[in-house]
Amino acid sequence: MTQAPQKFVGAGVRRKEDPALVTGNATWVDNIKLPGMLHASVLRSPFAHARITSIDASAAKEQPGVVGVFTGEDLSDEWFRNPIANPAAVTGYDLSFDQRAQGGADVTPTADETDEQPVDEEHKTFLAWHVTEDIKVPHHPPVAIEEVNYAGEPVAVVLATDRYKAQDALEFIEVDYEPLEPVLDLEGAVQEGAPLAHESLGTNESYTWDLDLGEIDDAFNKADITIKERYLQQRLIPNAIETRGVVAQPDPVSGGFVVYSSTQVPHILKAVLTEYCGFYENKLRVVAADVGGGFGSKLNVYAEEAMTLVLSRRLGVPIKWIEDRSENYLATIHGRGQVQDIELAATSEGKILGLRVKLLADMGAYLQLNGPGIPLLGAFMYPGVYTFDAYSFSCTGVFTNKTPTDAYRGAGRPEAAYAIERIMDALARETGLDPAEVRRRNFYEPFEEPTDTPAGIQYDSMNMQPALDRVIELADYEGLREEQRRRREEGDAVQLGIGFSTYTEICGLAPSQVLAALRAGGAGWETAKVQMLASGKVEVVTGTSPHGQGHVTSWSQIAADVLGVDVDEVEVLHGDTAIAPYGRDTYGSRSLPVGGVAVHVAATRVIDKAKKIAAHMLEAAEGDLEFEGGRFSVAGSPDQNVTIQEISGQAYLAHNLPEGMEPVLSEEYFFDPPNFTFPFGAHICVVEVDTETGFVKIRDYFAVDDCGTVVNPTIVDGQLHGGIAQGVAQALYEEAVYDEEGNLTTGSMVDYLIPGAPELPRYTLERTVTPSPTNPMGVKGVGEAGTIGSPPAVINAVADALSPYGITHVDMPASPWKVWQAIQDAQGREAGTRDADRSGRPAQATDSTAAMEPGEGSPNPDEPTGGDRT
Ligand code: MCN
Repeated sequence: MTQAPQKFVGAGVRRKEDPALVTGNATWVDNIKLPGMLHASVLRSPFAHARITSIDASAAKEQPGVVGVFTGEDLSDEWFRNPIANPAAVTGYDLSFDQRAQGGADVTPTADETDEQPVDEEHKTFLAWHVTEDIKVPHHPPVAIEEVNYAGEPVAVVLATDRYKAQDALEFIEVDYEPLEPVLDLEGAVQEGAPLAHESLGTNESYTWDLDLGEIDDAFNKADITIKERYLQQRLIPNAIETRGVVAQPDPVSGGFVVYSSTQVPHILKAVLTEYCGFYENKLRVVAADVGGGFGSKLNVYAEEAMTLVLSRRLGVPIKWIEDRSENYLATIHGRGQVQDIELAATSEGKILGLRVKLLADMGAYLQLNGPGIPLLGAFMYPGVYTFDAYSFSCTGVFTNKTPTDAYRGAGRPEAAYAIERIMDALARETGLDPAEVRRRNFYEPFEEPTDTPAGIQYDSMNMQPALDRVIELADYEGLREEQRRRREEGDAVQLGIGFSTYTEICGLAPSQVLAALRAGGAGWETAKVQMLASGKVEVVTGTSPHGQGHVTSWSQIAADVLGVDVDEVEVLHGDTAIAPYGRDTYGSRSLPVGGVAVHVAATRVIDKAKKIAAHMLEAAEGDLEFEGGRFSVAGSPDQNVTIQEISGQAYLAHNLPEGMEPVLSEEYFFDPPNFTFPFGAHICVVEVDTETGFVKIRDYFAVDDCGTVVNPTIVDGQLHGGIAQGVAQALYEEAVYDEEGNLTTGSMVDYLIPGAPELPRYTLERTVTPSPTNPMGVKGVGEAGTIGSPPAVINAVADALSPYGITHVDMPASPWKVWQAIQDAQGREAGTRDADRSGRPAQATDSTAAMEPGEGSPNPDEPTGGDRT
């Protein structure tokens, strides 16, 4: 048995899960093949908004291999048909009795509610976050019944003996639609007299959520400088490498069902399906085996999961549904989609006095699991890493006839970081200060204990100054400014831009009571069970559900260190509710600060118990024992020792345990931390902007991030690489675009431009370490940090490069066309119009008179040089 004196936490241990993933030995949902399995295909609405006047499936039913065709009407009696006694208590989500699921109130329905009163139609949705008491929730059946409200909404489902037959039969379903006017423009939707996305609601506003702290009007009245900006957060499509998929299988042994899903949230999925489809909790098992990414889009419960399960129940056979990429673009949630109005009040020295934020947030056609809550995750983060007194925030959730939005990597926080970091550059411009200096003037003094913020929460710990100093050093900021000056003077057609972002984020989504105060439906704890098996091997059962984050490796490192065993002696089990019945899954960069910490504490409890057994075996006092390298020895008599494996054997046999001790080394711990964690960092993006084509090249990217204690630096680097790439993607490339009828025109990877390796720079990453006081390991999450820090760094760099033209802003994605057009506008030239600037590909001017001569776009060094501030 290998003993391991070395420490694994902090080491770049290679990911244990990768060999299977890179050798074709992973278990994706589509690899599951079961005898007698039928395949489902979904007919989707071609209209953004229409009434369904009739559906004729008779011809489809006659097609070869077709076993059945089911409309929304056909399935309507499958939902909530056995309301269970205590939905909120069992599932953590109270879908049907939402009015009482708040603030720790007693949510147990009365006998009347469960047995006699039918569930109110309006409450039949998967929504788990009713952000306000009077939130408007549209009825959302998994398969549309009378009306379709976005292009791509399920209208019918075909079951056939294979996928191709099911798909072919879709064409034979005849649906008559009566088109209705679609609501597509977020701002237009809240204007008087706007068409309605859902007639029955009488408004397109779902909710308005406010936060007001401090004397905001005073702050603006006494300010020397006030700045008002409007930023747009375009819609994004998450693009996990594995599309969604689900297999539902009757379990002949238990009489229940097994659902295999490509999900981030097997426990939440089980909870919601239990309630929504009317199952007893112990008759449903959900398995998320290997999951090929999610980026938040699989933190959801989808119509296809519910319909596959109820059809398997109805027909008594296994059923598989696999999403194709086009469906993925239409029917998996989108992210972002906000109009941000932000106002800042400051002194002439650049000290912030107050901040006002007003958002319109596009919910899309329906409220998905957490959709309305996403902007609220940002609400607390607009003040960023800056301390001041007055803050006012308001967000209105708006319905449009587009794909529903929900969590996408960062979920509310990239939006917040972008707005505050963009307006900080505006403040630098107004004050004439260097963008680094204006930030520094507003930083908190370093702190290691919880500290109040303008948004009324407490950050756990922060020390921004060294992170900013170091990133400036890494980037050779002075040298870059020198090069920038030179290029400007020479009238170089390719201009240099340097963009800062100093960010923090709220992550480690946890404290259950805080989630309740925000009216979020679920609990925030996480659990781990650490057991030493009779053989001496270690088994960790976790409630987290990794889909690319490397939990198997990280949790092995944590357990191995505490137990003094080799990292390969630890097996980590996850993602199966039969093996890990409790868990709150993976999202919000919570897994390490909540779930990983639970592993640490459970393993520590194993050692505490093992020590008692060791003392008994060695006939020594517990206080005389030392533990190192997996071995207890008597202080001063190292020969008197016993290994953790020998102890685990004894604990299992229980032949000679201390009086009254329970057999077996197995400890389970539920961790509900007292606060979130707040990683932070300083990023510098260096861009080269070709002023003749508008093309933006990221030349370098420097980041100094702080996520507290680091468990696995290689994994953390990987998380930052991927995260920054997704932030760059938002800043420069990606956007979900709809036409005037509500069709998604960026419906495939041909039109929706995802950057690949050639578009991305080499990252230079370093870290500072400011431990979190929120948990005994001092860890903070990192899974979203890169996505949060990077968009403002990129756009600040683009604006910096263009500042000699007097350009202060380019909306995301800053495609070549937009950049080029901004240069033309700034020079009073007619840029022409172009209606296909969606993909971010280099554009051609449509007005030939606007075409520039080579070098013509070069900045005139005599123009204002707002970005030249060294
Ligand atoms: N880690 C560490 N030390 C730290 C912080 C984290 O070693 N101080 C390690 C952890 O041990 C874990 C990984 O980094 O192995 C991420 O941990 P954490 O920050 O807790 O985030 P989660 O595991 O909860 O992951 C969720 C986060 C989110 S919200 C999205 S979205 C996202 C992301 O992770 N989606 C991803 N990263 C992704 N990575 C991949 N490959 N695929 C996705 O879909």
